[in-house]
Amino acid sequence: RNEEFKLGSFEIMGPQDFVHLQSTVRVLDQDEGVQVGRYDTCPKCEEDWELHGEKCYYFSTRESTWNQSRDDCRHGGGDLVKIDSREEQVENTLRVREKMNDDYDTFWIGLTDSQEEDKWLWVDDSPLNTSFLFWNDTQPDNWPGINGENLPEGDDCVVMGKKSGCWFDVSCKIPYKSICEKSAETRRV
Ligand SMILES: [Ca+2]
Ligand SMILES: [Ca+2]
Repeated sequence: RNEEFKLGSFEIMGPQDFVHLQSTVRVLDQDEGVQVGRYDTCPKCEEDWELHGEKCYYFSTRESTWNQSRDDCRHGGGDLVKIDSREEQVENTLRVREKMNDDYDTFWIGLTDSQEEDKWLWVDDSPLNTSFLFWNDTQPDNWPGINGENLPEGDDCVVMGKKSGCWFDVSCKIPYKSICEKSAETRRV
């Protein structure tokens, strides 16, 4: 850019200046090439976050409510996980299994119908894609607890886990572990 500015100060463009101009253009081309190269990096994650594809995942073993877990994810620059594909479901199931204390352990994901019953939305407000669903075969059941006395608002938040990795709607207020997700870093190295 400095080279371009210098060119503007020439009052006479003789043959020598033309040679100089050509070499200046070449220098600028090389600069552009270097800049493109700086962005050509592999995606990576912060410490404790696990890379998969172009996303980073954090599997929190601290148990808290759906809202509190979501706040914690956002505090770390992400949000509760949104599962976009069968492949992402499988990958998360495998990783969750490694972190389960027992076969019934479960983790919050970013899916809820707390705004309107049975209208399932991800944390980015996108609707649940019904072409791939990973509900456990008895779910979602919006279970209100025994005689509706325990959990009058029903099940409005979703965990994945137990051995199958399938989804269960449960009360948002029960403390569970959670999965956070954010885009991988591709900043310059
Ligand atoms: Ca519900
Ligand atoms: Ca349920």
